[in-house]
Amino acid sequence: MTKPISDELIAEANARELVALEEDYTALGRKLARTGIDIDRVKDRIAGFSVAVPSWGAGRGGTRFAKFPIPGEPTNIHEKLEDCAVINQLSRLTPRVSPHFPWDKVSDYKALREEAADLGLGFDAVNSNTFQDQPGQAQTYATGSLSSTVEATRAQAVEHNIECIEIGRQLGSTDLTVWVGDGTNFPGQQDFARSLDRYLEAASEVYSALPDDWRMLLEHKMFEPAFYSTVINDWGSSILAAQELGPKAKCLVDLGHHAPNVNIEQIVARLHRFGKLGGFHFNDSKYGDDDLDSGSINPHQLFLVFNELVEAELNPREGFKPSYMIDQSHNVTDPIESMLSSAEAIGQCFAKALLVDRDALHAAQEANDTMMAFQALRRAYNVDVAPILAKARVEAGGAIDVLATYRASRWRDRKAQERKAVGLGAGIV
Ligand code: PSV
Ligand code: MN
Repeated sequence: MTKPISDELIAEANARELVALEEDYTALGRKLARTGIDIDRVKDRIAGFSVAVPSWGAGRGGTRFAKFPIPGEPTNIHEKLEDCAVINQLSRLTPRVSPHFPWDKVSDYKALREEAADLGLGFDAVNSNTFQDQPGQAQTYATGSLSSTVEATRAQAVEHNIECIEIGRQLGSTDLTVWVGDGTNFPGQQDFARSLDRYLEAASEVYSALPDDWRMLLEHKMFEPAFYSTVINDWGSSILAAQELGPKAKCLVDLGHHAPNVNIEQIVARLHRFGKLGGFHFNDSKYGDDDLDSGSINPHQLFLVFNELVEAELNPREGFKPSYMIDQSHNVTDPIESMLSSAEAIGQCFAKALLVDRDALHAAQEANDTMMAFQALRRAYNVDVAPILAKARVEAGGAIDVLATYRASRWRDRKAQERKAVGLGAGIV
């Protein structure tokens, strides 16, 4: 196996932190034991937890105004995999990459799978792209894709999604994530009912091509690129479409794709109630689909989402197997650092949700004791779980201080010597 960062460097960095970590872990273990929690069991759950990273998040993102590339950023899927391997090697939380096509297109997917495996990585959900035109493409997506009024365009979008399934089979994926940019910019531009009908008909053709063990994850988004309406705009449209398509269709919740202040954790609970919670694109937002780093703006919301997920685990509905993925745009940071920090934030929220005294919470809920129900959540949220994550990491060969170790490796500087520069106009690709 190829390890991008040397084990010696990680061991050296860890040696400086180990005594402090043991002290912190022991102290936290004693504190948790007083409330009947075995810290090692929480640590074991963290060791078994993972979140996929997006191949497109490995490069510097941009806005529609500008993109500011950094020296040494990856320019193709091979270099992206290398960077994703760094994230996983240090964090031990991100063993899978979610690819996007045609951005990550290669001629030999068997070889790509082997290349990833050699770096300790597998592939998660395959993402189709019918929101951009590609050079040489027969039909434009300017009129939409799966919902386009143009039959040939819908057929092209269906064909692309089926091609993604085929690529995914070769890569070892079992999920197809479908997000369409379809929508309108003006009232009256399209008929709401007819565009949804067209979407459903085309999506059902994609659905029919799913292998038995595959799922189709429908990702809703309220606006952008369409600024008046989108075809799959919210979780309501998403669940209705998933119900109409069939049991293999589930809903994917991208945290940034909702109206401001929407209660996302309640959406998560609702989707789970109907067996339709398929997965997540984690990120954070302040104003819209900002694609900011997970937990950087509203970590409490992320905790409340995980609180619902832990509840869901205790009351599993048919097919509860949510895929956890990051979907962020790193416009002003080194993407590796952002994803290290984000994976940590996501893992921390899961750990905190595991600490919630469920008996106390449920008893308070039944007794209508509002304050004690809230305190059950508050107590868990207030615990600094960092030593649990660090201990799980170090036991799995990762770094105690992921960012310091990454910087010590001088990975980006070294890659700046080897990799070609990124063009200015490349957007998030
Ligand atoms: C759209 O905003 C989205 O969240 C979808 O998941 C896309 O696949 C991804 O971002 C990249 O454009
Ligand atoms: Mn997304």
